[in-house]
Amino acid sequence: MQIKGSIEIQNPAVLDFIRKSAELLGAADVEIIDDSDDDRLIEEEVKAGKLFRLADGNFYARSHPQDVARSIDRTFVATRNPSDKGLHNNWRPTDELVPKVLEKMRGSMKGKKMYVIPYLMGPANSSFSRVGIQVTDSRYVVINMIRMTKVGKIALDSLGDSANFTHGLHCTGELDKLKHEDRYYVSVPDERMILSTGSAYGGNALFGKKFESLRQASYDARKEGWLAEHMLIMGIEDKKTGALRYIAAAFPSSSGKTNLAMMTPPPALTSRYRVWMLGDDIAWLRQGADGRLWASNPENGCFGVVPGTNEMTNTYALAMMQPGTKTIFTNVGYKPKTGNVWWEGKTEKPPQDEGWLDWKGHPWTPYSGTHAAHPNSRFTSKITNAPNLSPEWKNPSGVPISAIFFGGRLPAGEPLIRQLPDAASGVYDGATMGVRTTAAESSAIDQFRGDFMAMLPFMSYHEGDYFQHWLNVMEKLGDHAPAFFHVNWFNKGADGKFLWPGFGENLRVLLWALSRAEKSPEAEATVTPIGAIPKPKSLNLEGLKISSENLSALLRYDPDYWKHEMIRRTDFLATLGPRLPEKLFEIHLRVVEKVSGSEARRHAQDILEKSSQKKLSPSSRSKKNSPRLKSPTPAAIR
Ligand code: SAT
Ligand code: MN
Repeated sequence: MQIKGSIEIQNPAVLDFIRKSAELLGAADVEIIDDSDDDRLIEEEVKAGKLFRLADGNFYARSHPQDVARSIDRTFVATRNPSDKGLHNNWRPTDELVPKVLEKMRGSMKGKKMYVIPYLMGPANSSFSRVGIQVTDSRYVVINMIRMTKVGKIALDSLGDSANFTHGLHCTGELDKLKHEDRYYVSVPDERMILSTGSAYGGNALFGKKFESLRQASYDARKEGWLAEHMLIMGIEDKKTGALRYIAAAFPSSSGKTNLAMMTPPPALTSRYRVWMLGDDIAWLRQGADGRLWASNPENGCFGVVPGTNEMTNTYALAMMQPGTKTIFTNVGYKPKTGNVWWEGKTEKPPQDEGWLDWKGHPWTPYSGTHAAHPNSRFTSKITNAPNLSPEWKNPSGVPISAIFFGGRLPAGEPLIRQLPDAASGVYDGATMGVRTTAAESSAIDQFRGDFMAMLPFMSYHEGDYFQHWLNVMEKLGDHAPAFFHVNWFNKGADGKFLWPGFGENLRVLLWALSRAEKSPEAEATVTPIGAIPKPKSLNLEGLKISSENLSALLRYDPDYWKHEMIRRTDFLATLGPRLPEKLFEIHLRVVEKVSGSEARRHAQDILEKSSQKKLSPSSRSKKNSPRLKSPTPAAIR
């Protein structure tokens, strides 16, 4: 085995890992990667015919046509602790799964080069940061990781002599021959190990993304008392008062996370407000020395969905793809003759000229009846290409979070915004959130799909324990906990049109929330069973044309919708069994009572007491409905 590369590794634990990996995988050549290798690797990939140089100096790639997105059913978690088995994490005992996957990988790099990617997640010199070593046979993965994480010397320096790094093995596998059941994307969080074979795209193969930042980090965060979340981070500056406040938000996919993170304020508000981006996908959050919750984005780049991106929807994403940014586009439409790319929504009208290929490389015209770009086509660009990147992105401590937002795409019932009464209710809201499925993602169209905290695909341990951990962190923050809100930009009217314009106009909603977080008397609200909803006049609507009917529909509490929703929530919470946190149990019953009355509450209580095999503690029983609580001495009710 020959180890080459522009940087040298001295750390014995890393060297040992490299040797053992090369031996298992059968790689003859090993190359250690540094960020500075990017241009050369790009050149090699272009020469190999796998990457195309575009007219503007950016790059275009195609994935294997069967390898276009994360696949949850092939994503597993293996640990030695059976209590890590959750509802959605495909848990397997380590001894059962890991040897099997390692055996599958054995010899799969024969005749190939093994690239070693030392990556740092988080700012250098920060207690937030973590290091991983990913070995891979894919140069495409390497150049993407260089954009998404801090690669090479910076990571090794950060690690020093420590053996405390994530051990990642990635083999693409023979994608042409592979059956779906031969794909394995495995987190082994109690051994800080990641094994992946059968893909070279996105979260399946770029270990810094979901594997390290969410599954591994959240497993460790639980032990260490912090949170690793699927959240954007942004700053909102009020140029008039000088106030600069930060928020974090978790939305399931297709609910506008990247567009919100990169938003441009609407014209009427640009002279007063400035919006800063810190992250569009991942937030690591922990209590700071001042007692507040601080957030940091561990990523170094954006791996954003391309279709739909244009001047109107996301100016800053477009800026990240400008000439000179060395952006890699994957799976969009491509015209070899001119070196241009196109995707649905890039221009109002599709290109009328000839010579276009679709994302699979087949000839394409707007009349082909197919997409030019795959719906999950992506751009990979370093975050430093974002013109609105906050200087605080580099701050080793992160930024203090004033408010947390949960939300998802729902056509009705869920108002534009509501504030949860306290942090524990915020956790309850995140735990029960979800979206309505659209034609693009599921055969079962228009079904509610639960996606708690937008974390369902990224769980490494049991959901009930995860919610309890969230509650513990919030309890520790006490009065310093951020304010919690639920937003929905996607309400539709009877004519099927969106009631709210969305995009930059969403700033108006965020500003109301920040005023509420600061308890400003101007942010008036109507308190409803599901939280505080803005009074229409308390939203800043300067320069926005919206009818009062639309506005009242957006800010309406719909009791019928919520009665149904409470039944769904009871069923969901019942699936947590004995690991349903008592606090969620208690909050849920309180909300059910307010929404649906005391009989419904008793019914929900019966279901949840049965599923969780516990009695709700008397202190949390409703005063109105529990005669036992009227007893003057607590002892008498135990
Ligand atoms: O998981 S990916 O990195 O492929 C994309 C995403 O869902 O953010
Ligand atoms: Mn994501």
